[in-house]
Amino acid sequence: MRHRAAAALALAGALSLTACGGSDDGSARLSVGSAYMPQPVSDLAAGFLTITNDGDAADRLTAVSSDVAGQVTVHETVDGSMREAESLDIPAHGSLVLESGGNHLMFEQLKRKPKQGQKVSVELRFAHSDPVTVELPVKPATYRPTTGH
Ligand SMILES: [Cu+2]
Repeated sequence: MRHRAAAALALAGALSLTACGGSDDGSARLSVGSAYMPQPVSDLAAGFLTITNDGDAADRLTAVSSDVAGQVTVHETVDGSMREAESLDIPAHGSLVLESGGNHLMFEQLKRKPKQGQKVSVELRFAHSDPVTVELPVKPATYRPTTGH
């Protein structure tokens, strides 16, 4: 009798966990890493970061804003020249990499010049997921992250 009641309780617990776990509802699960801004040498600044998606659905980076810039756009590099991208895909179980020489954030109309050692707050907005705020540490202008490849 006792055992049966305990088993029923355990089962109920497992069921409610599944119901609100939301791991299989086909949503994106985003996290941001490797973020930095090279100290700007002009009135433009670039920003780099990696958005990892551990979820079952793809998402898209659609807009970016920051209090240090009048405008932040998302740029992609195609055949060595950069152009503004309307959005960038973040594949399910994949990542979107913004790195030197490739995709990047472009800060225009800088309200102040970020200096090495400071941090720049950036809000990332997505097609489906909630906005994410990231702090970009400002690195030397010539900074190159050590990558695995
Ligand atoms: Cu650019």
